[in-house]
Amino acid sequence: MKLPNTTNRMKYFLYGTILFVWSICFVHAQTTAPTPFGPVPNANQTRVQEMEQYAFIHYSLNTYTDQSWGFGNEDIKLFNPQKLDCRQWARVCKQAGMKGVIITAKHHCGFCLWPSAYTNYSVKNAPWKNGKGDVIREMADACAAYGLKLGIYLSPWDRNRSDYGTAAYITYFRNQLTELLTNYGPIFEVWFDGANGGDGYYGGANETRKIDSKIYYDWENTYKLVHKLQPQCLIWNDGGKRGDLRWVGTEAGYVGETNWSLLDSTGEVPWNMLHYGLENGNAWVQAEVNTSIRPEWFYHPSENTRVKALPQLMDLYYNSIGRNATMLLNFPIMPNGLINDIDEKNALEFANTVKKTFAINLAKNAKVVATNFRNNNKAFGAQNVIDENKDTYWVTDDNVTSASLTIDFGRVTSFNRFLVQEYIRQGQRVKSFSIEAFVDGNWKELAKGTTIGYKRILRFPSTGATKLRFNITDAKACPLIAGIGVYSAPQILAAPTVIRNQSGEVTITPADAESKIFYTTNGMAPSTQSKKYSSPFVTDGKVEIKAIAFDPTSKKVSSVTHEKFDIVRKNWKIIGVSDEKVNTIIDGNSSTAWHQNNNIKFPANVIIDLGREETLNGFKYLPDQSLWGGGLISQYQFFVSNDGIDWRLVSEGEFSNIKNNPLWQTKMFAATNARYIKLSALKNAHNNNNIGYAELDVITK
Ligand code: FUL
Repeated sequence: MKLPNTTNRMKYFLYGTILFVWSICFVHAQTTAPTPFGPVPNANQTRVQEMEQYAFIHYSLNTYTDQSWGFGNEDIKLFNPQKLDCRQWARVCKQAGMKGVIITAKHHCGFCLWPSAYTNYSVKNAPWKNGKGDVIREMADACAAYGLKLGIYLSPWDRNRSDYGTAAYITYFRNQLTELLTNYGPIFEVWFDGANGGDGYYGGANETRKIDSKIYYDWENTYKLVHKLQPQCLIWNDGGKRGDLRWVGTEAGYVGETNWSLLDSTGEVPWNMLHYGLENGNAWVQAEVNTSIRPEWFYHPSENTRVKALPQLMDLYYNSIGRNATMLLNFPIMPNGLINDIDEKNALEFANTVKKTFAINLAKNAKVVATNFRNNNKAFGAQNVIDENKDTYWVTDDNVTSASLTIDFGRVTSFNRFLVQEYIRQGQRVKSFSIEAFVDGNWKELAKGTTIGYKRILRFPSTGATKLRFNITDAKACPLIAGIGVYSAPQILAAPTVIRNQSGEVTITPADAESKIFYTTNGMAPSTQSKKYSSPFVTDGKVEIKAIAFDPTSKKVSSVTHEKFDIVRKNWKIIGVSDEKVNTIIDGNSSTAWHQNNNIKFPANVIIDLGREETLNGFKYLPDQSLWGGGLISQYQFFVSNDGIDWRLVSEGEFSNIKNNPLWQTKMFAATNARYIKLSALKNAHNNNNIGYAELDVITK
């Protein structure tokens, strides 16, 4: 063996030392990644959080009875869709950007969309496909074809079962769950709705049954069953045992701006915890925002004009996904077995707008610098927030809970959205943050936020700046930021809304706060040369308003809103009603309504003193716009008078399609001078004595 000479020995020593120091540094860097702080999501929760958006499908016998909750005695024979096509549902969901579908296998009425072996109240006794059909099978196949995950809504409350409330029902419920979690492939989420107990058919008992949802269902063992049959499945449960995800306390489509993905694993969950999470909760229970594309969950033809349009759907996106929640958007199925065209059109427009908005991350090629990064080790550096790799992150040294990261675009760049993501696998940490823009040599605060979590998106007016600064102002422990995006969202150029109140004041509202409004009051087509709207203005007498929204950045213009208002209702007095709320019928606000006292006998009258004589030749009636408000007048007579004593009948008949389309009803008659009007309701569309009014107006010559 040849020994190394002195020079070589020194060389080896030097190399050895370098290798040693390098390996120390390497090991050090490797071992100093932060440890988790507080509860962290499990792999199933992370997977669903990363799906971001998935759909609900509401379909049952309710679809055929125009109800929201079936009583449990609805006739199975009603279930006979002519065009049922789960592939159409899956296609719409896929194109709308959804990653999965949760279907109402059984809603509260107990009717099963699959041929369960444990009940006769299912598709197997329906005329559809001669009882050979299975909607869940078709849905599972359609989901597989479109690359969507499948979820199951199985209502614990069952208003059909005679054994509901006894131990036998729990066995029944679990048997059904077993069928659903065994025969239809992987299930990503089960939905156990909280509504339970109350009146129902219950096999003919027709009574009220009360159960304690915490005890009766013995959730502990049901959860074990779910975990055994589908180890990757998440459990949503509202009202029973704590699930993997939580309801956010409203079905209106938003979660709190502060949104911790935490709750305590036991104990009550009051509304504010549902809505905001619990900062120091000991369990990871992420938020899921559920809402419907229509006001209601099941299909009602009367809602065809009330499908959420682009502005509302974008708000939903920002108020759910943009606030650290997943978004569960419902599509009701029509009686023919398809998703309605309007719902499809709006959902696709929504998906395209989301795609366009987040297509170009303006931070992608920027220079990013942080005030602190862990061990000064690039593996934890600022660059990680724009590398499009969700497994890398920028993190500060331990105990550093406030830090800034500057994004230098290198030139003036215009943006109006800021997106930021925490690396939640190590826990949710950030408590507050702000963003600033470097404009004309000064830092200017653009927006502030509290929690971040998986994803947080802030909206603010378009700003041109060379740099953007993201400041974490407080965190529970050193923050880990996985991603940042800066975007310039196109404006939503929906036509603005125009309303006029009782005193004649006109308010015009654009769908997007950044749009400018231009309008005319003389019937002329509006353009950007027309009057610019800045605040409500008062009009006196008849006026025709045409308004457009204009996006100064793209220079695009919306379609025109056209509203004709007749005489101002300032001096109108509703006679003979002491209820002050009655004035809502002339307040210009279509979302407020007044109803006659329900002891009223037909004809039910509303009499108005117009304050002076007018030449009338028509009237307009808008029924209550809330879905369950009811009180739609279907048969009427309309009288006028000069003294409020002698009345002349000037119009009578029906409001023909008011039940399916409860919009403005306009009736014209030969011109006549009068000071008093009387709308007399002779019948309502539901054959009861509920009579409601959102608005009442006249048409003058
Ligand atoms: C509610 C249910 O009662 C509704 O009918 C609907 O299914 C909705 C998603 O959950 O609590």
